[in-house]
Amino acid sequence: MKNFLFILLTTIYTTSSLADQPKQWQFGFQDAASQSMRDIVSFHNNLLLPVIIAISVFVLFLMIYTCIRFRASKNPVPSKTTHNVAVEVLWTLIPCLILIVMAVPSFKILYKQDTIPKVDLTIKAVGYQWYWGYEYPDENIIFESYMIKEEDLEENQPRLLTVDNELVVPVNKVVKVLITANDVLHAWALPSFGVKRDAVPGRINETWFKAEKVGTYYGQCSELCGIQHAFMPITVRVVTDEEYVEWLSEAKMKFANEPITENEYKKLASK
Ligand SMILES: [Cu+2]
Repeated sequence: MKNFLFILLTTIYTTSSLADQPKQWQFGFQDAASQSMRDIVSFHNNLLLPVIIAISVFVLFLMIYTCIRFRASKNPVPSKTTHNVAVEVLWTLIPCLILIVMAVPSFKILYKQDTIPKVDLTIKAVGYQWYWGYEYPDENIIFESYMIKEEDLEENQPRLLTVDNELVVPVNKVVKVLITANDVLHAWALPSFGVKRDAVPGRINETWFKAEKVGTYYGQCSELCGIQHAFMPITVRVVTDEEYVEWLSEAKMKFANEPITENEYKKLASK
């Protein structure tokens, strides 16, 4: 028992002290790196979990009590009662009240996530079978982000989560993400930021995040999109402002892309 508790506690402790990516034997959420995710985690831990535990304990108690109190040997002549108005009203009303109590903070968080604050930076994520394409529309940067295969991984690069070209964003800045897809449905999801949006062909969804900690964060496509659905991870590197400016100038060289002239644009649009 002591051993079990020790393992349980160390698991909880180590997962909460490590951020950003899923861990073996993880217990609970990944560490939050944005206010949005903190809201979600606290909603889950402080409201949903106690409600779930209370209901489970109550139902378990009722079942055990009924099994013992009304067992055949102690209760040879069973009651024929089928209706009890008071009990029926109660077991309808109480769950309704519980749902309302859960709905109010839940909607609050949803609406908060839906309102995009003043944007510092816009990026566009495009889902393809099976990789992500990223664009920085204001910087004329466009690149693709493929998963690195297991045999090519370097030390400390997590399997199935590492990509060749990471998305780079500055810390403590509001980043608006425009999300779309070019073939089938995908979904752009980053647990540490509390972000998950469908990528729908022909439609642009938008979401936002403000990463509060420098580091590398991992997510995955979260809409079953075909045979390599599991192999199109999302890697976001959050850096300081200076590092971001440096990265921008490097990226502009690395992913050099001719600005599209009006004529070419018309040509593309008419296709
Ligand atoms: Cu996908």
